[in-house]
Amino acid sequence: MMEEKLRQLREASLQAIRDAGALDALDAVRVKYLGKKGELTAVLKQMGGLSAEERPKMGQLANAIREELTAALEDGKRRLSEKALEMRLAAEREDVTIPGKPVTLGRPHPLNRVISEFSEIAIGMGFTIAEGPEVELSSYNFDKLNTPDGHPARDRQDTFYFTDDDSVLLRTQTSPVQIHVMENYPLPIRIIAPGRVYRKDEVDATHSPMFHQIEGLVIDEGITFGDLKGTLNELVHRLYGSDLKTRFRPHHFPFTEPSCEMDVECFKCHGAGCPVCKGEGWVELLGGGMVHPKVLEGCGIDTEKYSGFAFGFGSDRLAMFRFNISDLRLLFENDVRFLEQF
Ligand code: 2NL
Repeated sequence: MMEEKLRQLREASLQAIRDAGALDALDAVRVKYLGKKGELTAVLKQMGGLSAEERPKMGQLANAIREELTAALEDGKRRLSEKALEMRLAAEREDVTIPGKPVTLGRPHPLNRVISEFSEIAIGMGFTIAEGPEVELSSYNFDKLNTPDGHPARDRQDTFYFTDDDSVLLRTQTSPVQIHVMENYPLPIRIIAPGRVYRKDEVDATHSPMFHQIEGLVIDEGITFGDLKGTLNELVHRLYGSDLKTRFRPHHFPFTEPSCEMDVECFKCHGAGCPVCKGEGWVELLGGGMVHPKVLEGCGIDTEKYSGFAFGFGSDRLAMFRFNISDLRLLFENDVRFLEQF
């Protein structure tokens, strides 16, 4: 009876081990037969009821089955571990033949290209880049630049003010940056100040309430109008090529005296006349002049010893010329179909 039972257990358990398809199923087989409450364990507990003659025989058989089962379980475990590893390796295999996904690369905005290009040239000529706040005091934007109350540029129609007393505003030019530098840094000074500026303009092809400017300032002993002309000519030649002619016309700015505007021979038609220069042969590029003594004195600079020149231009306009862009709005709409052309 017991022998029959043991042989059945052996057959059934070995079959269960062969059938186990995964490690947790195999462990369930071990518990079912060899666990504390397992079927083989239960049979072994019944040994006490056997005759003295049968007991050693059954004991021997039961032990042999247990050893066989244990060995089969070990074997199954090895087999299933290998299988699991193989499946994992197959599932995680990288297919190196799959075509790559294209990476779309960005590029600098045409306006930033012009600003960087100009900055690099200026740095090469010994200038440093200066930056300052876009929200300014009226005193820095106007008074310290010899633009007193009553000047048309200060009109509420033309400038964005924050306060009722018009003492705080969005800067209308980057000149206040240069006032800060003159007040806070030792002489000599050689800086350019690129940045955003704001004016109450209606949007059209050549106007925007927010646009960009680059201003330059040089203060040292013995600086003359000749230094202004030489520096601006060199800057323009490095920017557009050394064969382009320039010309200076008298002008007026409150913060410089004397003041001028500088034209450059049309870089498209070289003076013949074309749509870019509107048939003139010349393109107006920038304004400049010798820093007004009142501006220098306001910053505590000794005008007996020091003099300087300053200049400024719209970098949006420069980008439009450089890339033949006819409408300023295109620079600010950020339509990729437009931007990816540059
Ligand atoms: C333009 C051209 C200009 C300046 C900017 C300047 C700055 C200081 C002192 C004196 Cl701190 N001048 N900047 C000078 C001349 C022209 O920009 O068309 N502006 C309306």
